Amino acid sequence: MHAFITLGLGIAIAFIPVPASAMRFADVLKDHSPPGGNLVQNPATEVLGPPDGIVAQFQEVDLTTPGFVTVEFTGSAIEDAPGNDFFIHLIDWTVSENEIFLVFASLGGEVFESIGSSGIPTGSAEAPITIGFDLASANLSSASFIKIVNGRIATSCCESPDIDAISAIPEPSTLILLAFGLSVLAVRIPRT
Ligand SMILES: [Ca+2]
Ligand SMILES: [Ca+2]
Ligand SMILES: [Ca+2]
Repeated sequence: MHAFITLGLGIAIAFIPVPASAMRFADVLKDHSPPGGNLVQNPATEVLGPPDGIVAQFQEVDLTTPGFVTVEFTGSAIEDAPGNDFFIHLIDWTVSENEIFLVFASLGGEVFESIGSSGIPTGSAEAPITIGFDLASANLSSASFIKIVNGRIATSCCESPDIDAISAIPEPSTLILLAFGLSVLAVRIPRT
């Protein structure tokens, strides 16, 4: 019986469209290396807010220190739920440009734990791609700061991923509450 209820709930959650209000995005720039890039020179703030197709790139600090950006979620921390907990939204993440990067997370913004590497780029030229990361990779139960560090230094071209946005994945409990709220609303709406 319990299995059926769980299955039913899982299916219900899978079919609930995530409302815009449930989505949260990095909203403050904590720190970054010089913004730049071989083609575009957008301001660093382009990594904040919802994905809009406009990216920022971060160049190396010096010949031994790769570029980076650190952002903060000021509303509430990202919580570790089963599976991935946040997305990094990129554009033009291609094998040929090899914009591999490393990801770190922190609750207080001082001590960062390694979430892991992006791995080899799998995107297409000029196309958007979203990559999920799991706080459990660093044994973190929650995090308010995400740091993205370039995986290599290439002063001539293309070391830095083209970052559009960073988003928190809504927790299942949030979606259950939303679904419950919607069903209560549906019950209370008088029929005409
Ligand atoms: Ca997780
Ligand atoms: Ca690129
Ligand atoms: Ca953007």
